[in-house]
Amino acid sequence: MATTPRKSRPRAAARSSGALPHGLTAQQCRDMYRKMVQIRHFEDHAAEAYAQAKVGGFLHLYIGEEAVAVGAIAAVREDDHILGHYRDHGYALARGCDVRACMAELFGRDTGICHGRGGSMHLADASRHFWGGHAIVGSHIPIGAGMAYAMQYLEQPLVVLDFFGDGATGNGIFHEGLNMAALWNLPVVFICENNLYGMGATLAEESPVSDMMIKAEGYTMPAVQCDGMDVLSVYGAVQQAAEHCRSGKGPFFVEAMTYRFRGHSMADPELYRDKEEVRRWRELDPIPRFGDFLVQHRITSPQELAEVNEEVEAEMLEAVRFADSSPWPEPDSVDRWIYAKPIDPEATEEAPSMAGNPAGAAS
Ligand SMILES: Cc1ncc(C[n+]2csc(CCOP(=O)(O)OP(=O)(O)O)c2C)c(N)n1
Ligand SMILES: [Mg+2]
Repeated sequence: MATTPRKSRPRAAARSSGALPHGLTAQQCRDMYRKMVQIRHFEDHAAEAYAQAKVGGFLHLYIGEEAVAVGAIAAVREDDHILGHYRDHGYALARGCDVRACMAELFGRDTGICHGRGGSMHLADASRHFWGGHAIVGSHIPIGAGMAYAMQYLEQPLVVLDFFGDGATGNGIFHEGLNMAALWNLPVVFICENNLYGMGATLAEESPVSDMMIKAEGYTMPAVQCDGMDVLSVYGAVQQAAEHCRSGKGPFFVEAMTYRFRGHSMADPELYRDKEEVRRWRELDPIPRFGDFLVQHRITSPQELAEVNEEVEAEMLEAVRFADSSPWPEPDSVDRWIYAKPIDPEATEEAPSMAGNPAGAAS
């Protein structure tokens, strides 16, 4: 296996001192804990609904990987742009998308965040600068570079977070995206969630190197590896990466070492990995791990953590009730909510712009 020295590593969390790492406040830490719990409970309910045939298509769960989306998205501005692959519930909820609308989207209902047109793999909310949910592996990597080009062109001090898996780094489009981003010095943070598998293929079967960050070096892109089971480690790495991009120094690559506790999708019998491996990774569960950190640092109490869990569970039960009782899209509305603007054959051609209100794109 080829090895290359790493350019840098994220700093370890300052667990022994009273100060929180990376300039975080106690409230930000509590918010990150709640977000991880939200994603976990959302997906537990989504899995149950899928088993009841209430969710169509595929359902890819992010359970075990919550610290990546939550740590990364908490480390950037609310108006920075987010793109991700089909395992996307975590990005949507970490960005603050409406929980009921996300659940209704899985159920294919008109009240869904994309009016039931997208389903699980294509959650998106332009008003929150969350641009999906992409099912074609790697397809959004150059799209993220293109959005970063728009930010640079419009002289907006924004960055793009572009999430994808280890498997995507074998696609040609990954290399095209990184090449252009490096060549044009674009403000995009490429976040590779290395969960050791691409469907049923192990890292050794899919890639000549097991550290995906090595692939960024060919594009002279700085890269760090972080512990994707530790929300603070992810936060620190993405904070560093976003600062780099925002200061005009070009793209940055973050590799988060993580693990999905469930199969590739709900249709996966998981014959390619043994239960002992899954059990070992479950011991690193990012949610109790961060809960322990919060209690040790007197940021919260076990009682408050239990209350968060209860509140989130009530929120999810309500989201399922809302989704299940929502109307289906009207059949004659099939061509609505598909294009940014309704197609007018009489209209003269107009250059697209991201400078205005991005929420307009959803109308
Ligand atoms: C271009 C393309 N090729 C193949 C597929 C089928 N496919 C769906 S997910 C997947 C594995 C991707 O693995 P990875 O990027 O590591 O993401 P993970 O599912 O592990 O989060 C494949 C091959 C696809 N959707 N698109
Ligand atoms: Mg993977």
